[in-house]
Amino acid sequence: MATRPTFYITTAIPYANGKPHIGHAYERIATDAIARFKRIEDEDVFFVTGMDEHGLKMQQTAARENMTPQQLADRTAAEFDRMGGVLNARADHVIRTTEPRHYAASRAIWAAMEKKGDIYLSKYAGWYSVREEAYFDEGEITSNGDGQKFSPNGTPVEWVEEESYFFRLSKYADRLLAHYEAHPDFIVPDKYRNEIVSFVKRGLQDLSISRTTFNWGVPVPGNDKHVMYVWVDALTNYLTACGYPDTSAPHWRYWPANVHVIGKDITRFHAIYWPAFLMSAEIALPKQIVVHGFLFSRGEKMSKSVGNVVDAITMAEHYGVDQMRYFFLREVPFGQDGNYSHEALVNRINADLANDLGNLAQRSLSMIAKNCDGKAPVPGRLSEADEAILAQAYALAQKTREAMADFAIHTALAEAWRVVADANRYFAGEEPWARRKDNPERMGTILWVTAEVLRNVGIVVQPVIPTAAAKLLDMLGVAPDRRLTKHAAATSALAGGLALPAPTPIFPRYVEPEAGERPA
Ligand code: ME8
Repeated sequence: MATRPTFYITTAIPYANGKPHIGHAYERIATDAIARFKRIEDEDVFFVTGMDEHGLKMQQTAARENMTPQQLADRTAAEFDRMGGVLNARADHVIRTTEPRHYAASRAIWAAMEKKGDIYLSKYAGWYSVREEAYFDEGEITSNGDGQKFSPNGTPVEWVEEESYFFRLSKYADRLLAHYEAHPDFIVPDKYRNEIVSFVKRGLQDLSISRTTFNWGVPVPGNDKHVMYVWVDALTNYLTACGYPDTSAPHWRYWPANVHVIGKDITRFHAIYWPAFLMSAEIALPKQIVVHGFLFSRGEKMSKSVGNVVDAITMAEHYGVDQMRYFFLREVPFGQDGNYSHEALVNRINADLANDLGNLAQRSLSMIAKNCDGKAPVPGRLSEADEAILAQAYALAQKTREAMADFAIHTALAEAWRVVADANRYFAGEEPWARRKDNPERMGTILWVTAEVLRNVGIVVQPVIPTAAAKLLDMLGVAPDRRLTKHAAATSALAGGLALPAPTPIFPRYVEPEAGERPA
C-alpha cells in the first residue's frame, strides 16, 4: 500500500499570560481549515498547537494575581483548550512549554548548538521591553517628554545589563539568504519574505539567548543561574511535539514541519532565528512559514490596554461557529490585515450562508422530499444548462486545490460561492416547480443537477464550515468515506433512487436580538 504523504502544520503557541482573543481564534480557525483541507486530500495530517508558558511576563502577571506562574499557565491552557473546542478547531496535539519533555527538547537543541561552537558567554546591555521580551537598539528607541523610553512598537523599555549567553546568529546570514533564494516559498506571502530578505541583507548581530534577571524558564544546561531566552524555548515546541530529541519517536516522521502558521508580528523569530537554530543543530528546516495578517475590531488593533478585546467564545456562541469561521476566512484575504464588525458579520451570514447556500439547499431538497418520494431523482437527458453548471461544480475540487496551495482560503471560498450563485440562477431559470405538472421527468433532472452541485460544494467547503457541510452531505446521502476532494467528481455522482433523509435548514438567518444582547 502506498503511504500517504505526511502533513505537519502548527499554529504559533500563544503566550499564557492573557486570555484567548479574536486574533488567536482567527489563527486557530485558519490553521484548522488548512489541516482539514489536507485531510480531505487524504494526507496524513498532524495538527499541533500549544502554549508558551515561560518568561518574565508570566512571572509578573502571576505575582499580580497572587498565583504561581504554573497556576496561571494551567488556567490559561484550560481557556485555550475550551476555545479550540468551541471553534471546532481542536488540534491533534497540544504542547505546553512547562512540560518535562519540552525541557528535555530545549536542552537538547541548546546542547547541539553549543557543540557546534555557536553559543558563547558574554555581557548584554541594552534597551529591553518586558512586554515584548525583546531588546532594541539605541536607534530604535523613542522617548516622550517625561524621559520615558519606548520600543518601535510603543511599549516601555528599560536599560538592562546582564551576563548572557549568545548565539552566533551573524554566522548564519549567508546561509539564510541562500536558503530563501533556493526556496522562494519558504516565507509566504512575498511581502513578508521581502521584508525578511532585506533585513538579513543588512547583516545580523549575535543574539542574546539567556537571562539571569528572572528564573521562570528552562535552565541552561550546565549553568543554572541562566534560563533560556523565551523564544529559544518557545520555537523548540515544534520539535518537542514530534518527540525530539528521540528521533525514533513515532511522531518524528512528521518532521520537518510542512507549515508554521504565524501572525505578521513574529516573522523574524520564525524566518530568521528558527532556521538558524536548526541549521546550527543540524536539524532539517520547516518547509514553509505562512504569515497571516492582523484582525482589527472596526479598524483598531485589539489589545488589553485598548480595552476592546472581544472574547472569541462569546462571539462564536452569539453568531454560530461555522458562521464565524466562514466570516473570517471569506472576508479577510489570507495574509492581509482585516476588519470585523457586527454589520459585516451579519451581512455575510445572511447573504452568503442563509440566502445563497442555505436557501438553495432547502428549496431543492424539500422539493425532492415532497415530489420525488424522498429519493434522489433519476436524471434524464442533460441539457446544455445542466452540463454547464455541473462542469462548474466538477471543476471546484481542482480550483480549491490551486487556491489552497497558495493558502488563499478566501479565493477557494469565492470559487465555491460563485458556483452557488450560478446554481441559484440555474434553479430560478429552470423553474422546477413549473415543470412539476407539465414535465415531471425534467423537474427530476433539474433537482438532481442541483443536488449534485450541492454535493460537490458540500465537499469542498467542509474545511471551513465543517458542521453545516456534514449536515448538507448527510441530507444528500453521501457516505462518510465518500467526502474526500477526489469524490467531488462525476465518477462519485449522486445515485438516482437513493433514499434521502428529511431535509432541515442548514443556516438560519441572523435575527437582531434586543438591544444590549450582542457582543462588541
Ligand atoms: O507571539 N490578529 O504569542 P501571542 C491576528 N508566544 N493574529 C494575532 C493578533 C491579531 N490581532 N494578535 C496576535 C506569541 N495574533 C508567542 C508565539 S511561537 C513559537 C511563540 C497572533 O499570544 C500572533 O501573531 O502574542 C501569533 O501568531 C499568535 O496570535 C500568538 O500570539
